[in-house]
Amino acid sequence: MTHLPLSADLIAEANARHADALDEDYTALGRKLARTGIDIDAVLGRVASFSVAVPSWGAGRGGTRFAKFPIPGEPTNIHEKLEDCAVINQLSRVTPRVSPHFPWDKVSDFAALREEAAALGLGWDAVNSNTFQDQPGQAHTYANGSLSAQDAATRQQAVEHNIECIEIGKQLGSTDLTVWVGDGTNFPGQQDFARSLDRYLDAASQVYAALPDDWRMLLEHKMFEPAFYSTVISDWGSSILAAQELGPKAKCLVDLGHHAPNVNIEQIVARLHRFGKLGGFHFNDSKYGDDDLDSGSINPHQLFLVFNELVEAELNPRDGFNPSYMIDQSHNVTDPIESMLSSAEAITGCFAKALLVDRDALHAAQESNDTMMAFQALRRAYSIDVAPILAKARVAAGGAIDVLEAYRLSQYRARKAQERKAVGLGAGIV
Ligand code: LRH
Ligand code: MN
Repeated sequence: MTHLPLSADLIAEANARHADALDEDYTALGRKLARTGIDIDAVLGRVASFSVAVPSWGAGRGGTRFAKFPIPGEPTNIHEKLEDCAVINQLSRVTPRVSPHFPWDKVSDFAALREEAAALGLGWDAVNSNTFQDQPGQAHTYANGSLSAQDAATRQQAVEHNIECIEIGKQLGSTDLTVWVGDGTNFPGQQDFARSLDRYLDAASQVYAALPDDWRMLLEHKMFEPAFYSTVISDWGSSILAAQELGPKAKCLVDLGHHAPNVNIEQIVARLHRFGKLGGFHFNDSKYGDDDLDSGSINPHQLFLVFNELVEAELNPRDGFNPSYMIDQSHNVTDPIESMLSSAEAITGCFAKALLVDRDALHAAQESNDTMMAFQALRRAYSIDVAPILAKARVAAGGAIDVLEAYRLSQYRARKAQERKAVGLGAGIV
């Protein structure tokens, strides 16, 4: 039996004010799409089965090394984070899973946590290990790396932590382990590139050996930060080679913010898929570095082009097309719930636009080197306002037509500010 945080009546009342306009817009869009042979209800069906996971660590305010500015009523533990994630899913109806991070989300009873989430209508996506911070009382520091550390005892500690995350994930019902290591160097000569990679591969293979049959290990590459000269798994090339070396359960995870500015990420997606190694995504946006800004807020066209490749990939499956979609953002200046509502809309919107691409026209233009018509096949789909389809899908599932309006009408954050203890000042991502 689920008990959702917001009153269904409030959502219904808010929707009632928009229902006629939505019907009008949906019908008009349906007529427009029908003229090009697209059945809007078929697209609605695809959108209705689309979902993206939210990061537990995104439910609280994020920060930079300089500062973090908490807001009253922000969550202070996994239980409050789950409640906030349930608000996002209750309004958007596209975020039914949470991706947890350990030890940040550690509790004593994971079976109880699983039930608690289920009662909020939530399940679990990939679990994230953390060997980029030292924990109080930790035997070996990660200051000089973790899975690739020169010190064997440190590597073993990192292996055991990842295996512990798998054990936790099994209790939560997860089947993916995301492994991002910040391992790298700040000075030329600090470490040998080949030997540090070999140490990483040896340690990662011990984590791989602990994976249950139906699990995957998602390797997350990142160009820089916290290391600023070299990073052990710095790009998709290092990631795919490591995943091929580890085995079929090892896949590559693409965090959109982990590339140099202007890198063609959609081509990386196509390459990883071509070789059956596309495991998942951390959606966000960025202008400079790993800014972890809201998905689609800076470069929505890139997000559309990524989904265009994903729709193509689904039509040409390699080794089972099942990428895990997750948001990974740092909400430094907005209400995290509002940012994830807005991001879920942007992500689902780009998926819907990618479904509207006339693939026959695109392929025909590509085959005949008709460059302009090939580009126009994408541009025509990108320019369509799919908001009525997204809203229809939400309403049909019990969500809100205008998610931000309904959220603000609920006064949820103000209520939580009364209930929850204040979060202290600090810095850093969580
Ligand atoms: C690294 C990263 C990784 C998470 C962390 C919170 O930049 O993207 O996915 O573990 O952010
Ligand atoms: Mn990430």
